[in-house]
Amino acid sequence: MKSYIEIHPDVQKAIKKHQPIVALESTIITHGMPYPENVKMAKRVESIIRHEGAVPATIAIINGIIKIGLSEDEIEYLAKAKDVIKVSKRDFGYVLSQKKDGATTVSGTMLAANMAGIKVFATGGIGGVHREGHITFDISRDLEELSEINVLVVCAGAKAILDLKLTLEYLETKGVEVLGYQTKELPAFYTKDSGLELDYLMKDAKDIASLMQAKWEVGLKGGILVANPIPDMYSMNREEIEDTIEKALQEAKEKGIHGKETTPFLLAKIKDLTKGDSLNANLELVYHNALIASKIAIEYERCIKNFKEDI
Ligand code: PSU
Ligand code: MN
Repeated sequence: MKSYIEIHPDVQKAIKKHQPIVALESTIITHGMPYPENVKMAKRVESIIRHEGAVPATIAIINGIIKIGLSEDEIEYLAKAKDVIKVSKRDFGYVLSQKKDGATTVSGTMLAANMAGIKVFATGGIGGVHREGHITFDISRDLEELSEINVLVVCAGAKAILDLKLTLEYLETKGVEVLGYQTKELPAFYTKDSGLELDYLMKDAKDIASLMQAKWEVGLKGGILVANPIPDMYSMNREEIEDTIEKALQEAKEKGIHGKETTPFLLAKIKDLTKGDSLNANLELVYHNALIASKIAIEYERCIKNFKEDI
């Protein structure tokens, strides 16, 4: 039978032995950051996860095969490659059947992680409801997958380029639990604050692991979003970044940027306007998310094991 999925031997071993695994997306490598910072980020994130005692699984599509876990060479290849397709749910069929290279978004990565039974995933920021989304209908597929798939995603909030208030409303409608990691405020990616309150503050990874177990054990379907603020020392100035975002949005509008191009365009523009400061913040928040995701994955495996022993 033709196989569309290939699981890296390290990840395969971890699945077999019930070791903690953290999935990672690849759109952030190909569309979210320039070369060579993207390679540096992708490798460092993996090493943070390993150091913490979990196994990283960066997910992408290479030559029509969904790869759960990439080799260093594959990471290098993707980071340099041009014409990699940004893959969310609607793109899988095309990319697999045409044997293309694809970088999975949060939504695509959740789908693929779920195929391999991986429950924890670290990213930078999720997609959400874009500003003026009620007119453009530009609402990221990420929110739909969060409502349907049993994977926990650690992020630094939704990107500040979005309408965060509408994004939270949408997540509520879709039944996605949004947890603040040691905070009661939704972080806004580049900044640790947004002015929007969250319902639940979680004090540690252990509490989050037992929440995952409880939600899924009773048969509730859907993801869990952990909002982990960018560390204080890297948090950018809220007014300044807001100003920059406005400028980037204005330019996107003038140039008629739309659809899947919007997010990459805005990220690159903001990086230029802040002379690289936003990229630095982006790197640091991803590292922090990988660390917290590892802790959660480790606690979750423990939790499952104890639960099985109890019954
Ligand atoms: N966060 C980042 N950089 C990124 C993205 C998120 O720090 O490049 C990507 C993710 O892959 C996310 C996607 O799923 O942007 C959302 O794109 P869209 O708005 O087109 O759904
Ligand atoms: Mn979109």
